[in-house]
Amino acid sequence: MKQTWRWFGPKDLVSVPDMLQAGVQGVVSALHHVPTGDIWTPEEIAQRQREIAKHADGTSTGIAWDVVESLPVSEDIKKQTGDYKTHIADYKTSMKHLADAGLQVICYNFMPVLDWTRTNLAWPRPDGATCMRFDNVDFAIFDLFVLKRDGAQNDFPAHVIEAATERNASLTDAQRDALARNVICGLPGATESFSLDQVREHLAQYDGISKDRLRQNFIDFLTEVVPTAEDLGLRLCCHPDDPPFDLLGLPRIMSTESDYKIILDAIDSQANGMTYCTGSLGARADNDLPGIIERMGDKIHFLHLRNVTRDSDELGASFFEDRHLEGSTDMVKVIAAVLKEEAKRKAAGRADWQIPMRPDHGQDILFDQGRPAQPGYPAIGRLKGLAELRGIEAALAHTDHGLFA
Ligand code: DNO
Repeated sequence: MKQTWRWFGPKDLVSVPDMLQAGVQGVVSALHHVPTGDIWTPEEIAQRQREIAKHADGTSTGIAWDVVESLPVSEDIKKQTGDYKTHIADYKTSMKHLADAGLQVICYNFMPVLDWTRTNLAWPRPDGATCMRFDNVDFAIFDLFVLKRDGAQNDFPAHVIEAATERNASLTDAQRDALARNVICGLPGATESFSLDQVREHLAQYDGISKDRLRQNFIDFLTEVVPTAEDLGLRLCCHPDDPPFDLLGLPRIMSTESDYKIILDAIDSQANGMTYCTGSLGARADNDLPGIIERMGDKIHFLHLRNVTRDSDELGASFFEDRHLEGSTDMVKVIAAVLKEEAKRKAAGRADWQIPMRPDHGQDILFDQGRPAQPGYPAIGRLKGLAELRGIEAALAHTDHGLFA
């Protein structure tokens, strides 16, 4: 695995010198300031590359921008509305500019409206750490009593509605506002100014778009961009829905292994791949994490390694972001499966045998707690996660327990 680290650009309070001390080998970044749909220019791309490759004094950092996360897909492309054909043409232009600059791996997602969704961004753990949590009762409070979405009553099991009704009665307005802010935080490009009415407007635009229709729109998009990616030597890799179940009545189509199978089979190409995220996929009990690598490993172009602990195996259950080696996913088995896949690729002479991995998210520990960062992306929590994951890889590389047989 190539040990990478997500960097949000110069506004990221965790700096490039910081990540060097974490021992990273490469960087994951995006032009977050460019509005979705606009072309990424060669100048902007080159500037980000410089910001990563050079210290302020001009000396080399020894690391480079390896993975794009994300080149976002516009809502118009997902819905096939408005200028979506122009957006697809512009997407291809951005891909060309990235390939010209030497980038090869592009992560994106195909989730309508939402990106990631949590109800608590600093949930206290018994040891004093804080982490992100999705609490399905809190989420039901947001949906039923804050957003007041039509049809929300039909989208939760009775026991969740009952618990939400009871808990809602004890919340203050300020607590409900804080909950709404946490949920809205995961809307791409959202700021505190993203109003509930705007959320409702976005949701309404998906009325009448079924899962089948969204899937077809996705396949139409891939039919356009995958041949371009092949020509440019790029590997596209779709990130799973986070969390991997339906929310707010929106269609979600990248939550399970069978969802991926449909999309990877529809356009069978190395350029049409997967971002394998243990945290997202691991939030549902019916996803077999190591098995997905065994069956789809050749199309995995990027790894997000983190762990969640689910409150139960029920679909849609609450979960929190646990320490990297604790939680619902057996990280040792996952890394063993990755190393096996890499060995297979090496034997087949694949130039892309080494898969970029980043420690995904981290709990806020020690000095993270006084130091603002992007939610889920603290310096020390991620450094610890990376150190643990790297330790497993190093240990497995020295064992002869039949793992690579
Ligand atoms: C959250 C991330 C996601 C991810 C996008 C990929 O922490 O994993 O925001 O970058 O969904 O397109």
